Amino acid sequence: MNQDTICAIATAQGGAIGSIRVSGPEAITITSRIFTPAKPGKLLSEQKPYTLTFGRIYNGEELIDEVLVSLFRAPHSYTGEDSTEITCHGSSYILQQVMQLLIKNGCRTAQPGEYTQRAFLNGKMDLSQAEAVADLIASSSAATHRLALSQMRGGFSKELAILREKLLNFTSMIELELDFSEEDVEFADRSALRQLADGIEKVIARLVDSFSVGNAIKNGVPVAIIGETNAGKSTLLNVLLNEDKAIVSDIHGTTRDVIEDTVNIGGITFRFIDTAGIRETNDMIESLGIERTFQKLDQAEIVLWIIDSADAISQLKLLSDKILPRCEHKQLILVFNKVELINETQKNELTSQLSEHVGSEIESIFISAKQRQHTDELQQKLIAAAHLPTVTQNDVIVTNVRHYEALTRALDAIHRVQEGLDANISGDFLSQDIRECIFHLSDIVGEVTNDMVLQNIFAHFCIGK
Ligand SMILES: Nc1nc2c(ncn2[C@@H]2O[C@H](COP(=O)(O)OP(=O)(O)OP(=O)(O)O)[C@@H](O)[C@H]2O)c(=O)[nH]1
Ligand SMILES: [Mg+2]
Repeated sequence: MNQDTICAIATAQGGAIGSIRVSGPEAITITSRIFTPAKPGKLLSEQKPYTLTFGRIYNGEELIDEVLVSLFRAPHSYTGEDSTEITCHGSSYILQQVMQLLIKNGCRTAQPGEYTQRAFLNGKMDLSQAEAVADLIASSSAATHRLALSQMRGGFSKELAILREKLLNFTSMIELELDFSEEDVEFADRSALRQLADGIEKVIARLVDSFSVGNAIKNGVPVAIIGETNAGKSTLLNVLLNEDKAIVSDIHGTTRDVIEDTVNIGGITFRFIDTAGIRETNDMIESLGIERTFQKLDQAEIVLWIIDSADAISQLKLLSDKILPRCEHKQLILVFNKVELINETQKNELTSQLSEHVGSEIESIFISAKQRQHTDELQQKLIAAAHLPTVTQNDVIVTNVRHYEALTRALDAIHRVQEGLDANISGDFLSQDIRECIFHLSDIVGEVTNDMVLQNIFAHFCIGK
């Protein structure tokens, strides 16, 4: 266990009030060394927990500030240790002076996330809850806030605890059989076990599936902007982002690497991904870019296939040959760009070509990215295509890649259990797969997580949390 007493400024610069947190076995002693209570005799070390004490901080003879000190005693604090919070005026000079005094008197500065790490190590929260603290601080929309809060309050942990409990029952029944193997008894009725495994599989599969929604809420619904070179993809990206993010030119093959950014449209965060235009090329760099285009296409939920209306027929063919087969589970919107370059007759001709080449059920729209014609309608189509369910605080939705990966492994393990039961394999093999499933679920809440992973998680926190 870490015996250092740590301190950090917990508030952002520029506010009227600043706050410094001190935590560790010496927190109260060190704070009282630098603090003079306003009422003589009101020693900090004799104060009850959850009290505020008013007083002054001096550096030698020099008064630094008048402050309030809140007091927490172990284990009833955020970190589970003795802690104080010094509230002073928000001047960065004052805050630095108080920090220096604390360090001179025995504290060291906290690492990023160290308070939350201590809270985790002292059993105040599990790892998935600790990770939710960082998500809560970073949350920038009602939906991300709701998800982080529900995870922090333990909704996800509870669901995992129920699963692990079921799996432990399951494996203990099987392992009991192994103890009596010579007598050839079956404590665990195989069909009951199969039912149990099916139930567990369903819950894990639902959690795994929820990640696409969770990820879309947290990182934006991925929308790939794809098409032949010069169709106007980068122009459209800039319009959607309302910013000159990508270079636009009439030279074919202008965009060579992936450019992406997020923007909020109608309350939904979209992640727009501009890609290298698809064409036959001998240029090595350009072909690498085109390879990435296809990767991004595969990762997207929504695909915007951009077509230059003035030269559409060949592009419809590319669409039906190469793109459609890859879009089976995606929302595809066909965007005929540069519509101002064609007349009404050509437009009708295009529409009938479209139903001939790719069928009429595909969503399509005529726009001019350059002149911003009908781009509002395209935004409406995007909102409709995103069809994100509204989430409530009680929904358990996976938003963290680490959790998603662990759940995927747990799902693989439970699939092996199901297959094993069908194939009537022996109890010790079954039990091995169940134990593996339990291991991956335990990894999420941090019970079996190794130090490297822990360090990496907390390194991404801000200092002071
Ligand atoms: N007339 C007209 N020109 C457009 C429109 N949209 C884009 N352009 C022009 O088409 C050319 C190509 O635009 P880009 O946005 O660079 O096209 P791209 O699809 O990103 O091209 P690559 O990156 O080379 O694949 C530029 O000269 C644009 O100004 C439009 O709606 N109408
Ligand atoms: Mg481009």
